[in-house]
Amino acid sequence: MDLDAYRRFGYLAARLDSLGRLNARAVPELEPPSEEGRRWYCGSIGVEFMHLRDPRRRRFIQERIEAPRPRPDPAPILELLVRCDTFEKFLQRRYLGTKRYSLEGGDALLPALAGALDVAAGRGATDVILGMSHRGRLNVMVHVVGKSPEEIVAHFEDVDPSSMLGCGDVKYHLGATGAYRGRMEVSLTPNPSHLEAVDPVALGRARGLQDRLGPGARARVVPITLHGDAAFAGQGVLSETLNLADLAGFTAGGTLQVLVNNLIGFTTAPAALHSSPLASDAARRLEIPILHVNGEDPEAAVHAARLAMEYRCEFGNDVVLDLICYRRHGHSEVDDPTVTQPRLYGQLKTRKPLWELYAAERGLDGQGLVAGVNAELEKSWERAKRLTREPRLMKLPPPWEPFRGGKYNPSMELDTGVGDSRLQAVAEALTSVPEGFHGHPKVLQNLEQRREMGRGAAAVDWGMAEALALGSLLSEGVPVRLSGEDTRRGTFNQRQAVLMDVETETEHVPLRTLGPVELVDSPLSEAGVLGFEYGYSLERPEGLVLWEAQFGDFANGAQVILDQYLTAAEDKWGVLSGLVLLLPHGFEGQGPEHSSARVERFLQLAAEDNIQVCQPSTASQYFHLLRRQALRRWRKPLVVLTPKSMLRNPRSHSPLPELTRGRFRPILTSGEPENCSRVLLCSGKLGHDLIAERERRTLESTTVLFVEQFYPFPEAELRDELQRRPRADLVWVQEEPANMGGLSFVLPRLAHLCGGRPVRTVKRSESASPATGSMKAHAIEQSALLSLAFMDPR
Ligand SMILES: Cc1ncc(C[n+]2csc(CCOP(=O)(O)OP(=O)(O)O)c2C)c(N)n1
Repeated sequence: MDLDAYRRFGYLAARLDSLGRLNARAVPELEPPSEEGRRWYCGSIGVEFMHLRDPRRRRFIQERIEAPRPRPDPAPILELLVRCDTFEKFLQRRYLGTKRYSLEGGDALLPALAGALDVAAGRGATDVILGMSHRGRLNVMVHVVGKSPEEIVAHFEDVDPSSMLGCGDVKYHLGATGAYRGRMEVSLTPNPSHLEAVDPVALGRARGLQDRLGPGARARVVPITLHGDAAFAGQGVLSETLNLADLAGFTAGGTLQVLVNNLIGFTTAPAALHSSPLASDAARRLEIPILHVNGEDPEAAVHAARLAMEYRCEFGNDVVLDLICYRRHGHSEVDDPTVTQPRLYGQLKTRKPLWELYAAERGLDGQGLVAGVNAELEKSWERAKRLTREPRLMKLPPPWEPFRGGKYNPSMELDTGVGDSRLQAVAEALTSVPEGFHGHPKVLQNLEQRREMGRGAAAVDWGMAEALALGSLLSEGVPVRLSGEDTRRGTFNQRQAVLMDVETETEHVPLRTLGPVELVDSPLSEAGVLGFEYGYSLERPEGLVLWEAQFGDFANGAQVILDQYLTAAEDKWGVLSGLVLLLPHGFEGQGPEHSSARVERFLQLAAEDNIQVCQPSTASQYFHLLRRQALRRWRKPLVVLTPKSMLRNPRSHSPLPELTRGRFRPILTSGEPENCSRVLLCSGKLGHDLIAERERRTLESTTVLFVEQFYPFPEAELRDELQRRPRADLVWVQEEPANMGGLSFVLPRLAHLCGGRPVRTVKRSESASPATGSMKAHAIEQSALLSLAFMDPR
């Protein structure tokens, strides 16, 4: 019998929605008529798999769909359905008018997840990393993560508001760690309101944990992400994340993507939410099978979820489980859905909860179970009311023990120089190639120059300083991961971390000879990749994890990750990260989108010592900054404005001895304090331009002061330098327009430090866009900037 039409299009005729909301779909002619074809492909499960190019994958699914399906033991399914519904109703009863984003209507999610987790455990999984949004989150915390209802209820009681002033988060965003049936560790990733932002973070966490556990861990650590249908279809970060799934530098052996598809987004109907018939079509462009299942057939849901997890484990690839269900209440419980969907919610009024339908179908008693669960919940409530502190739902994993966040303390600083002989050995490893390696002539020349730098015969440039920092850390046992667009070579040809044999195209990675390093050319994605690296850093506190933007200007494509995770996670969730962002920055006439990493944005986000924002102006400062980040016990995200033309400016290169001792200095000065009549305060490349201009004008009484670290603001060091120049005029000079750059961050702090000494400012006029598109206009502006900096105001 030819079942091709059923295999291809059967899902379009499948009985996926008992409420008839999918009836408007165009149902194809399925020829020739086949009773088996209908039973297998048009029942409660509809499968999209014929678009998979690999015949093994198609066969795997086909064989399982076309095999007889034994009925499972109904008792555990019924119990979970009862627990799901009773928990929601209990919260509704006790906390009327409080939002909880009930799972009611999508109850089959719990037995489905249980089925998937049982398969994963049976296949050797020990850890599950979950990412999900609001819908059903509290229920998942209790029934999947294994939190006690009491721990959740305590958050409804809001027993300890004074500990939450200005911080913390709403309960349906919190992360949670626990165990699933005592068999697997489960960690639910905290997430912001911004839907889907958690997707890459959860994936990165899973990969980070796998890398920490070592070989074989793809099977041990399983990522699962849960989505709403509106968010799945609408948010680009999901597409960026799905695209990572099968890339060597990003794969975590496949994610189970669960779509809790209630066919509504807040008040908006599917027809207005996606251009194609099904929200899951967002996954169709990739080699991902999609299993649709009727959420009112719990046994089918369990079957489909088990099959999805088996597929993930077998092929190490993503798979979508599309659980078609409904939403019992409004978007939240305080929202009236009858205003916009009066007929649907009229229908739902009389719809029995799933456990009742299922119990009746299987001839079981659910009422007794309900009473028992209710009694448990009431006891939890009594206990929760007596708590004086809210229980922490999430624990940082054990590798975090030696590290801490919180406030900056100067006592945590340490020297980060690398002794002569050790640095030589690292330099030697970095500049050697295997016997018979045919390097590119330009690269070989670069290696030769680096060899000279390593011997102290030439000043160390940025590329070499970075390689020495990473190489020395690797040799000290710190694992390193660096990803970004074209990052292995380096956008500006400066890195050359992966050497290519020009005859065989085999690679040689000098850093790899020193320790475990991952250097990854990422896809062209900011939100997805930065989210991933952020997640990765959560699982690798012992390592140095870096993400590089092609130009700093593009980092705002990941603004949600910056605002909601990188800068706020410690405040909201107590979650720490030592992620490093490398953001090429500098006004060099390359136009509005190749100039500014928007330091002003990071400075506006800076508070409570949540991040570090630095712009090193020399190669040795960069070297010490990277080493400090890995070697201090303080784990804070580090935003580094990195050079472009300054990479090749000899003024920014450093003599080798600056790397063999010392540490990162948040303030650098050029110019003697004696008789200093003017201090030009600035940051980065501009400082070198100012020094050159000072030389041209032979103005020895001018000091150029580099603010190498904006945040935490180096108040003591700056005060010290300024006090040593008590009569100098102070001028803040920046390349950025007046409404950008460090100006509005630095000025009030300077005023505070200098006790009212006036500070003149030199900057571009305020502007709607960061930079001009004309190279000549840029040159005019830049020369005006330098003239103004040296102008005598009197
Ligand atoms: C990025 C983003 N935009 C808008 C919102 C506001 N919002 C919250 S829930 C929601 C609808 C979500 O619908 P769906 O994804 O189908 O999930 P459901 O609530 O139906 O489970 C919207 C628009 C948000 N939280 N995040």
